[in-house]
Amino acid sequence: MAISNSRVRGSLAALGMAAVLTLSACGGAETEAAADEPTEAATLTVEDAWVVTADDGMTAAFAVFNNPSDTDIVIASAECALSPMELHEMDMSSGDMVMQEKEDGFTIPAGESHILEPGGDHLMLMELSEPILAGDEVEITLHLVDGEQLVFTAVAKDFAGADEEYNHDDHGDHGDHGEDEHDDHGDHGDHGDHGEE
Ligand SMILES: [Cu+2]
Repeated sequence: MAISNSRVRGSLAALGMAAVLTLSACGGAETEAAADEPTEAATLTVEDAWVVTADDGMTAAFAVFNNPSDTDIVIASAECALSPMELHEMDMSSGDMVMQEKEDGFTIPAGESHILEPGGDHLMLMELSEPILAGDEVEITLHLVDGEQLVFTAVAKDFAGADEEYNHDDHGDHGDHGEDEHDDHGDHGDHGDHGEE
């Protein structure tokens, strides 16, 4: 073992030498870095955007944001024609999963992606002015902190889990049941009750 280790080290050292030589050989030719790119929106891309169907009240939109640039991108807010919107995150610190507004916005680090998905960060439509039906296309505008905008389209899909994710208060039977946010018009076939835990 010791022998083969030292052989490996020996050849790595040789490779290191070669690399240093190569580097200094082309050290004179510095590539010109592309100058400032002020438009963040040009580099932020959105994929797999969808929104949960709903008759009224609240619903949520999800997507994958990709930031191939070398600077962080921060989404400050979002808007659409159907509803006021907020950026939400899920918080478990109280022991229950509850959603809350993410006041600092969504940061997509340089070269990374930020995934919005059920149970995690999402775009909340707070109060629909008209129903969103399966297959509808909802246009959403993102406002970045630097003032740029990005418009994308979310396709509406049914998602049975949504009600449970967003109304977790009624799990523990604390006596004081927390259904107040639940718009109880009951025409959803009443399947909203199969707890996830
Ligand atoms: Cu929310």
